[in-house]
Amino acid sequence: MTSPITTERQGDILVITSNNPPVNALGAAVRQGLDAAIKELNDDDSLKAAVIRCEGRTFFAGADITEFGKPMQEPGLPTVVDTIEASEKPVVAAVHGTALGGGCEVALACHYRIAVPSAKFGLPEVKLGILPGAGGTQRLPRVAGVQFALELAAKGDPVSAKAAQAAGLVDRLAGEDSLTADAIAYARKMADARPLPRASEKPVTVEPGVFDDFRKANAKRMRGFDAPAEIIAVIEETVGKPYAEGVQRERNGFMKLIMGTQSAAMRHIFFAERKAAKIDDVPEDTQLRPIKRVGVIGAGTMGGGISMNFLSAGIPVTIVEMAQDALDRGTGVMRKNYEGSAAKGRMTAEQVEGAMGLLKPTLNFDDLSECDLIIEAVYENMDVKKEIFGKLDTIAKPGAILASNTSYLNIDEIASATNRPGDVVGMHFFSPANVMKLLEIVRGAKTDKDVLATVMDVAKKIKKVAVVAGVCYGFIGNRMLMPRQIEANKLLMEGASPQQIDKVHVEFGMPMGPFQMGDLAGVDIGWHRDPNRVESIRDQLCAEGRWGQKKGAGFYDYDEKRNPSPSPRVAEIIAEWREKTGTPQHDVTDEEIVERTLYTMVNEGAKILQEGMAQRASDIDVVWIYGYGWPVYRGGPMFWADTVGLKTVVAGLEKHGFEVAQLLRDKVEKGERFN
Ligand code: TC6
Repeated sequence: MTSPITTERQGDILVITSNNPPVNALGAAVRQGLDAAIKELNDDDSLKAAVIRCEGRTFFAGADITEFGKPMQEPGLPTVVDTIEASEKPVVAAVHGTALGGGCEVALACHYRIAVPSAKFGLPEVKLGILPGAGGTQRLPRVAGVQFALELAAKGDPVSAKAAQAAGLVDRLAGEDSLTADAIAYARKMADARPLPRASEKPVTVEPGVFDDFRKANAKRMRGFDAPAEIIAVIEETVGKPYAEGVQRERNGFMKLIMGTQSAAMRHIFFAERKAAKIDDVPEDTQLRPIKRVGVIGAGTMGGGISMNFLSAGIPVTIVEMAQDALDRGTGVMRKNYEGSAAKGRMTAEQVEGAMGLLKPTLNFDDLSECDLIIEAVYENMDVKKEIFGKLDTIAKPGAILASNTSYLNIDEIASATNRPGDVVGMHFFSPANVMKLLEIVRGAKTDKDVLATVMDVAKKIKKVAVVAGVCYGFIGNRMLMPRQIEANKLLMEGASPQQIDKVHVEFGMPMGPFQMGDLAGVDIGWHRDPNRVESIRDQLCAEGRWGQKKGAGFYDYDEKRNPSPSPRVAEIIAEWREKTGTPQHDVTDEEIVERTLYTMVNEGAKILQEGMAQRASDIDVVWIYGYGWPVYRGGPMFWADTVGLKTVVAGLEKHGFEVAQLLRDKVEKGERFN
């Protein structure tokens, strides 16, 4: 087998090139090739220096994640980076694309780093539940300082080449189109400079309080995650210690994390997200329909948010409303959102105008005839939606994709209002639609394959994670939310408080529990709006104006800053309802809350799979991670069920008398997992 690493002499410079598509991951063959190339450099007296560069779209994007969990083939990456750094002759890293994880560590081990301005550097291992295990926690603080190293390694977000240069991680910038030539010239210039700058030999100092301040500043985003805490500990404990001691501590931390469930869960999600983009019976080379202009019907919160995704991606949008004031309000909110981003430095004023300039607000429905993809985002009412689709059928251009943003309704029935059901598809965005990454693509019985392929491609363009769902009430996400909500309400009646149920969910790692979510979304959503018709605790809350955070009162009381506190009035209402309905009371344990609100979600997920409403268990996990804030370190509900043990889940469901999905039973019988 030919090596992905080749060497070529340019006079006295050895150019070491990796060609390992798609992202030059540092698999065994790459590591062996690099090791051999450094030997070649040092064994040949006619060579003075080397350049390490990559073919294709990027510099090494990290270790090969598919090798994790398997026996490591020698040489390991920690050995390879030490070999590079120990070279007697200078080695220059020539970086384009993304130098991530092990790739960044290779660059750190090189004596010099040159990068194109568009390159990015990062240590995203933390997002896979691990830590930089090839000297990154030791070399980066020595090269760029402790604060920068903490930012990169414990948060995992990449930085631009310019920011990397400012921190000392990049020595010089190359021309965007002349990286290799510039790197060779640089190597030649530094060929005789001694001593060689070796990162591991540099001293590292730290200001007092840096670690505690960092922990404090990032406590919220790091809550529940093992890896960031370990990364901070490794750097804190080893700062000022010799490199050899430091890498040993790093290795111990790495091994501890990689063996853990969190890392397995996060690696599962990395691949699950990419797998979700593939539709089993839609070939990858399916001819896509061109999408040059998008139409959005409805300028409310959803319609506005949906439009912003396209505008931000440079795709023009025609947005239609029924009345001028609603249209003005909608476009005003969009502008305000963009200006808010600009105020936070996430956009320039020019970009705001650029995005808004692509928006065509109109009251004329016929203007949608110029659109290639039209997304309906009006309120949830089948008759209204059918009327709209009937109208669209008469005006949309041939081949235009007609999508509904419905979160529950039957796409097939909506499609039946047209004479082109093959062009109809569900595109279910999650609120706020310009922020949330999930997009459920609902595949109708007659949806054409090229329509599916096109909307999956569009999703990628607007930076969404798309998952295909079949037609069923609530699709994947909202369907699984229902048993959770039903059980949470029952538990309330049987003896639990909203605080206890929410606490169990928050401690599990959710951003909030079911009642906190109700208060945020609005307790009055779906309420019949008749204060005299009180049939449940929720009706009573609504009748008393406790509509949630927006009213300063819901299941909780809120102060002006929207800080919640338990509500004595809600406790009274709950007590009244328990008595009125004669519901038997018992001490609800946290364990029971988990079994009844979370195992039931797994059970529903199994039914969804069994009915073919999701393509694979990992798709369900992706929905819950990106749509509802399920903690990524638990890998989504189906992966989590695997870690709990499906036998335990079934036993928990049976204990409370739930009807267990056949698929779940079958899996237990066969000793299988979901993932
Ligand atoms: C590390 O380095 C630890 C070191 C310590 C060692 C001791 N390995 O994302 P895309 C695949 S940990 C294997 O669609 P993009 C990916 O699955 C690693 N495979 O492309 C997909 O396969 P598919 C630290 C990988 O252009 C294909 O490549 N590094 C790896 O949107 C294309 O990927 C990271 O965490 C990998 N490392 O984005 C970086 N990376 O076509 C992880 C990708 O069969 N990677 N694949 O579905 C990324 O963030 C992105 O892939 C990207 C490119 C930004 C590099």
